[in-house]
Amino acid sequence: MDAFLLKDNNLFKIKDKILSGERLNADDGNALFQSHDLVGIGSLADFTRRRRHGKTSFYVYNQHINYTNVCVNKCRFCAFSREAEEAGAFTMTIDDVRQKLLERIDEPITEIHMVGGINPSLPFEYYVDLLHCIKSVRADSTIKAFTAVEIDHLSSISGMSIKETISVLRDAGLGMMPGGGAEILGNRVQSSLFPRKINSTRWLSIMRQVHQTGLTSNATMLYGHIETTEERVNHLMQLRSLQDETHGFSAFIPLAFHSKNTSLSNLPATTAYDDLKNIAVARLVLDNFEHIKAYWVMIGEKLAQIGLSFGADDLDGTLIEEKISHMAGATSSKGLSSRQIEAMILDAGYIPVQRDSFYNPINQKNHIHNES
Ligand code: V47
Ligand code: SF4
Repeated sequence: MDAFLLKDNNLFKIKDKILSGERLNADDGNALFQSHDLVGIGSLADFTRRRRHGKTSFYVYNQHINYTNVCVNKCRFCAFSREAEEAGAFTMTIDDVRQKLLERIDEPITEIHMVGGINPSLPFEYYVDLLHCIKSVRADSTIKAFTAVEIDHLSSISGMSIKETISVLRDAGLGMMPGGGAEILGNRVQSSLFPRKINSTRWLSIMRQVHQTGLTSNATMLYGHIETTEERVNHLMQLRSLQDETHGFSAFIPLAFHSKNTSLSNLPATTAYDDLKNIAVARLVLDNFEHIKAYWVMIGEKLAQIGLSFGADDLDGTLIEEKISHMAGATSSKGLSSRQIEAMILDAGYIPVQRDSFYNPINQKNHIHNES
């Protein structure tokens, strides 16, 4: 019996490559996206995932902080950002951030995920103070903060090079970087959807420099808007090439576009079919990425659970109060307890492992504080 349940003949060649450890090329990536044999693709991705991680499925105990939603970039897919004087605009003071952290100080949070808009009224010192503040309240946490877009802005307002900027932020407490801001790497989508934001060459160049300074980062891909499947494959290929060079990417996170409250609100939601396919194709094409996340916030808890059998080995985290996708209509919970995440993983036949930001397993005894 064929353990891979393949129905599409075009997948046989890909299966042979996977079994022999041969790298997939762009044509294979396109064939995967064009195939309607989702179960077949999923069985290949699950094989690859199990070869790396067995039945382990990771999650992190984290807290999200969005320090400002004021942003000059006006990306057309964004429901989170506001102009400075617009209703709903906010910028947290350092004291507000301290307060937010103290509200959850009794929980065993190990990672603070912090990103914000490009707000020209904030000086460079504000960002350094943010990091110092987090470290003073949560000394043992890892601060995963600032996308390449923010790093580009911080380098320009500080007058320092990218590497100098990263080094100052690192000294102030920055522990790693999230993967946002990449969207779809390529000129066509960029000029249509986010012309003011850094382009793909700059995003890749900043990530390269981040990795060269010794920090790791994640990488994302925003799909389900105007991109073609060829552009998705091209995006994955560019990430894979940079990873060959630096080995600095930790996880890849496919982000399902939510159109509500954006200028693309006419676009339908992504389908479960496409959500699972993006996870599975990423696992197969990104052969040099250790971790692929099924980000339950974007695709919902139920589908993320199935994503664990389609190539994902990580559900991201417990995060409370996610804003970016919920302001764009995401209907997932605002947060999950570690018990809920562990139940999802166990129910899907995998072994839950709470991890730190660097995928080191964490002593599980501490999560009893979190049960709600
Ligand atoms: O870059 C913006 C995306 C990203 C929408 O590294 C949207 O661990 C869907 O990068 N619909 C920021 N997505 C979030 C991000 C992230 C999330 C979780 C974990 C990690 C990680 C990184 O959110 C942006 C953009 O691609 N985004 N608007 C929207 N309407
Ligand atoms: Fe600003 Fe980021 Fe929203 Fe673009 S996606 S408008 S850079 S907050």
